Amino acid sequence: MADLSVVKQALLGLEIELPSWSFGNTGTRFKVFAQPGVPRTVREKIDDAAQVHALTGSAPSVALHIPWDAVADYGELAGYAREQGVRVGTINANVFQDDDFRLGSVANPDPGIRRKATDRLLECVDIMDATGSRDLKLWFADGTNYPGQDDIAGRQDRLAECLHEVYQRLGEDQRLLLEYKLFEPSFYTTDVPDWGTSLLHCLALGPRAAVVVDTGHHAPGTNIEFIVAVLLRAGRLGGFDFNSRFYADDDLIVGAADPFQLFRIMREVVAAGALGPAAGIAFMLDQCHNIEPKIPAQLRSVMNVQEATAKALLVDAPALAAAQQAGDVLGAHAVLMDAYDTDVRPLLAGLRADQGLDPDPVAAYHRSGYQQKIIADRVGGTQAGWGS
Ligand code: RM4
Ligand code: MN
Repeated sequence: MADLSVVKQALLGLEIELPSWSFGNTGTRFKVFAQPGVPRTVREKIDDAAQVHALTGSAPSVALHIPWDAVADYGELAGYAREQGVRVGTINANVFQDDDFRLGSVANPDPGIRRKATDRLLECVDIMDATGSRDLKLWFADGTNYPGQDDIAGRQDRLAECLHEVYQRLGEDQRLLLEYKLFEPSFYTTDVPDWGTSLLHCLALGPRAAVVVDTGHHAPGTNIEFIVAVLLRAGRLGGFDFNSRFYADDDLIVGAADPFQLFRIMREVVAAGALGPAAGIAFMLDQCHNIEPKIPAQLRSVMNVQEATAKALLVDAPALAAAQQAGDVLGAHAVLMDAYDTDVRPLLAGLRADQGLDPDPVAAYHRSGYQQKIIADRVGGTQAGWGS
């Protein structure tokens, strides 16, 4: 049996970052369904994120997406976040929604467009300086649709050159996190399609560059926990973008499609001793709530990560190691499954009560009247969504 007080301490230290864009209207290429009460401004997104933190005690930071969350004064915005009890976290750079980027951003064949894309990324570092953010998270839509369209290796050279310039601009305490995704919107080649390509760029850049594993960005059946274990061993796992997928980049609630996979991933993090903030792994959500209410969906997501982590912490590590060493295949498997099959909801409810929180954050939210208040207050203006 794992020591329960150690498990509780570790859970208290778990910090999950919320994405500002999860509070805005999102959808598919077929339809974006607007929801009442959705934020019109970055401040209102921060207000909603602060609710999630107030109810869970586990989501103290909110990631911004630039230019969706562009404001005139980022220092002031960071101050506003602090007043609401949260902080501005990772800065996500968006170089995929401009007409100029039709053939790519940092790997575009046109040097002028590459300059524009690189300048956008450098601006994001300026924003990080103003907000006190540690991480710049980069995901590129760059790639090609047709064989012969562009030079595959040449695009890697252009990408490397841009990343180098951005990396040089980082402060000593700042990091560059490079995300990968196997396809979409490019369908023939994607310039950063997998963890190997991301890792090669990070290794070339230096120690403050690390890979982001977005759990929705792999081919079906990919063993994500293996990738996590390998990156942790290399000291190059920068963090996660959590969400779940049934088919492609579905961006559904983390732990909804495959809670066992989430447990297996968190188990590798725990086994590597990388759960606490000191290890520098950013546990971020990257989700879209197209049809469900957004704040309860974020609450559920935080709770799903907490539950998977609690189960991962409950694994009896000495018993597992002994069974592995003895070659006891089924015994080792049983140790893992015993932890996974534990109902950790009472443990987490108790932990919340110890912190003075409601044991049931979703019920507390519904009782709070916050949803009714934002529906009544947020009338007029333009609701936030992709592109704003
Ligand atoms: C991308 C990627 C990025 C996210 C955007 C919205 O697919 O996952 O992390 O910022 O979507
Ligand atoms: Mn992502």
